[in-house]
Amino acid sequence: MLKKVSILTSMLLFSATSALSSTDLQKVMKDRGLTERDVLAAAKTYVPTGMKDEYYVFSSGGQSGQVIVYGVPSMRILKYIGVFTPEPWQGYGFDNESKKILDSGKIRGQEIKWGDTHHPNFSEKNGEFVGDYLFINDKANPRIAVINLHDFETTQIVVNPVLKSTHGGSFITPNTEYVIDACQYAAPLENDWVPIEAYEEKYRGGVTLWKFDYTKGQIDEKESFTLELPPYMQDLSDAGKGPSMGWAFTNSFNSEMYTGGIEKGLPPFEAGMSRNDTDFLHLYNWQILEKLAKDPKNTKVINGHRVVTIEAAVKGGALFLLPEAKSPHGVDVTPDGKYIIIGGKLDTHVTIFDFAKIKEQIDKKEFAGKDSYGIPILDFKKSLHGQLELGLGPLHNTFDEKDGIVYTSLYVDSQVVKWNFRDLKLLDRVNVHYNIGHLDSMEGKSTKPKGKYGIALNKLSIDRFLPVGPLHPQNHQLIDLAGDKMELLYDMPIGLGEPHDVVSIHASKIKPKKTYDKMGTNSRTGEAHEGATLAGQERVERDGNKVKVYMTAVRSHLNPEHIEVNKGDEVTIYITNLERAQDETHAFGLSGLNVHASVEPGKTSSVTFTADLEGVFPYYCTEFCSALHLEMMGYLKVKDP
Ligand code: CUK
Ligand code: CUA
Repeated sequence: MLKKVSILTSMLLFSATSALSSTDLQKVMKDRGLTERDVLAAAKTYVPTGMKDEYYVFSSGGQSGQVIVYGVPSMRILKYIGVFTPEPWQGYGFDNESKKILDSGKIRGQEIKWGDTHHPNFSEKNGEFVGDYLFINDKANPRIAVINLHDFETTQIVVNPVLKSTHGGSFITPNTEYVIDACQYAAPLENDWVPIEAYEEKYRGGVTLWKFDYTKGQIDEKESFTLELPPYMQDLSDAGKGPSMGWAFTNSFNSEMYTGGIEKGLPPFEAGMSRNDTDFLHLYNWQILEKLAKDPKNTKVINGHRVVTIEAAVKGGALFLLPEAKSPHGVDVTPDGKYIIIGGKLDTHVTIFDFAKIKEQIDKKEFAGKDSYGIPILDFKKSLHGQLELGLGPLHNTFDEKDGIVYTSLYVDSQVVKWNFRDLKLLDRVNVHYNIGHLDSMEGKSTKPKGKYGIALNKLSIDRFLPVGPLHPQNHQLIDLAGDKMELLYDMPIGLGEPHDVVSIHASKIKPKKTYDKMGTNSRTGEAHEGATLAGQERVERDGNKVKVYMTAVRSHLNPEHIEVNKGDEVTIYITNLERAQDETHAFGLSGLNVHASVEPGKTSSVTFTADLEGVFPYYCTEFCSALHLEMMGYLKVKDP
């Protein structure tokens, strides 16, 4: 052992010119009980001060409804982005501009105070990741959010008008034409109550195709539509590319159309939903559907939203089913767009379909049958490239730069398996801790995956971290994928909700702004803010009982420093940060009134409140911005006239 250590340490210190000696390293290793492997893992992940990470990772924040950003290989957390729920640290949900975003996420007029973010995805061109936008879905309250990656702020939330819960989103078509969101739990598309006995007739699933306007950076709700699907409980989805361009694929897990009833002594959902040996992969062509949706003959309008009927989709040759091993989970199209890999929770195999074989049946109209809704069913065997036994609970797949290489997560076995999807050869496996769900390699879901590092998103951590009560943090594990053998490098707890899925992108592809280009920008719209205030324009305007304060912030004062209003006035304060220097954010907090806004250089934020309480309310800058930051303050005086 000692001999091995000395070989490693001399290697590590070969070019070192400092006073460090191999004895120092050996002492640390001995004191901390580190092995040579630990030291090597540390050397592979440690990013010294001043150096930056090679990749950005965007992680779902699970039940927090947020997105978490960290760097790889260091696994250092860079940011929490407020998405579906208020995030006070950046004034998200407190200033008027972000309140407007959160308000657009109201469901049938109700404010929703939580989210269950699942699948983040980047904007794409030719199936390659472009660091302009990030999309993420909320499974609980079926919504999609758009995050602008030039300032890492949420700029849009759209609510699904017909589906009552969604899971298979957000999946992006290769040129960001559409953001796809697939249903999870079937329900009536209308908002009415319908008895469960009418499940087959009235309950429906579907996939919503949200049209994305790339220049505006916005989902165009009017141009978006939903494809109606049977109540098979749709699940994860992926978009085709290359030869399968135009197609998209969505799993399902209730071909039984079982409706539960444990309280009546019926078998529970879990038993009733796994009776059949197979479920259905849905195959649909969004390029054809887009045309069909334009003709009112093919659609019904529900809650003001176009729904392409099953009948019209079948007639138009845009919808097919393919049996898949029961209770599947992930579906992933290979980077070349030729194969579709499906993981089955209850199967030890992954199933690999060959798109060319699928296409041949569609072109020749050779079907194995039809389901009860009239959707043509393709032949399982004729569509198959092969099946490979990987272990218990294969869930998700991610790809590598090396041709044919795929990594699959095994939930039950708590392992990552490396294999080749072309020749169906098993190559390597590594243990993870524990019960892995999603798995990502660098840019692993794009047409140009880099591999290099893998991130295992483990549902349980059990004994890996200092315990923090009965609820343990989940574990993001970093895996070295560069060599033939996978090596576990690092464990990171996040402790902010279940990190369902991550996406990664090379750091060079993200180009965040240093300051907002135009002084007085509304960051949520990118446009000039109506309350933009330049130096010398600070003022208070009154119109009846409406008071508008045009304030500026610059080191180290807020201007004005005294605001006098009457009890009952509606007060709006516009704060413009006049700084041009990098990282000189100011923020505005008003004591006791639930008012907070973060104002980055060049931004204008606004807050509105009714001054119902008489008194003196200090306000101050909440970012420690200079030596005289504490002095960056003022008073709001509310008088009873
Ligand atoms: S799901 Cu969580 S492990 Cu919501 Cu993507 Cu597969
Ligand atoms: Cu500005 Cu503290």
